[in-house]
Amino acid sequence: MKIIYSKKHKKHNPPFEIYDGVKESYAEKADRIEGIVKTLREKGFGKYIQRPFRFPKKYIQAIHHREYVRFLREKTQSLKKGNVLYPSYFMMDTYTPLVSGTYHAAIESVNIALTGAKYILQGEPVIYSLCRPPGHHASEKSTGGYCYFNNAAIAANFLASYGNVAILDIDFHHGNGTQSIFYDRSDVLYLSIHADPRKRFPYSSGFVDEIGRGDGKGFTKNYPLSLGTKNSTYLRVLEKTIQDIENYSPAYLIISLGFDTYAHDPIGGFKLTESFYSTIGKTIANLHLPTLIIQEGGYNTKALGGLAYNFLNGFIK
Ligand code: Q9C
Ligand code: ZN
Repeated sequence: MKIIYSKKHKKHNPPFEIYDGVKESYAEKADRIEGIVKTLREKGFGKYIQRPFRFPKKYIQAIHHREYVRFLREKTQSLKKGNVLYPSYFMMDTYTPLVSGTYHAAIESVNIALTGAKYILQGEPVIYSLCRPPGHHASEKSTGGYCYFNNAAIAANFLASYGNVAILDIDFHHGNGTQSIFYDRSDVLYLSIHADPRKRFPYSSGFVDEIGRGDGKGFTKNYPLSLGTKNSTYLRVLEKTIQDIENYSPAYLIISLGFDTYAHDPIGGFKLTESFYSTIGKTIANLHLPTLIIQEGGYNTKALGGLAYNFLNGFIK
């Protein structure tokens, strides 16, 4: 399996996030991706593409407003090394600061997703795009939840000109950005399994009555689950989403993959076990669709490599 990675993400290194006015260490650390690569390499898993292709800005502008893209570029470039910018217009929360390297890292993360999509078009059956920063909370004109550009949405929109796309979002948090971007469209199906938004970020979306609008009605589906959810319940719900995808019969599948569903994730709240990730991988692979796996969250830096290995191994078996 090809794994797309770039070391440019390291330039995005916010020192802290703010939670109810209190500074906390930044959960979305560079070590997350480094840990995954280190473990997979030790296990001899994957063929690494270390230089993603570069793509014209039009693919980002198809999803994000121009003034938002300009804001991110100009703001981060005006920051001196070590400076951090917290909320203003275009920024939804206090978890998603700008530092001097944020724009370049976020652009590279999009390149990683689009490179994966390009390989899928060329006939690769499955690609793992190791995106950082993550993307699924970023909407048309807002950062949020550690996300700047919506990598999965940009890749989905790119693939959608060649055939219908299903996005299965299995990060612990609801992908409010991705949902919003495709809310009116029927050519991209958005499905998400996540923690009850009454209890966890992003709080204001991810409920079952959000089903899309206009042409998009019926092409968004949310599966919120209680905190404490275990393997067996999760698997039953995952199987429902597999049925939804079969009914839709897309040409391509994108997985927004978060490992913050793991029992020992520092900001999660489900109880999924390490070995269960291979079941998740295998269950999705049974669809036999060309599949682009996009990395989203997951914050137990020590465990991430093992979780990724189990997921990918389950997928190819
Ligand atoms: N002090 C993703 O998983 N809330 N984003 C953090 C902890 C923000 C998660 C509160 C969670 C955002 C991509
Ligand atoms: Zn998450």
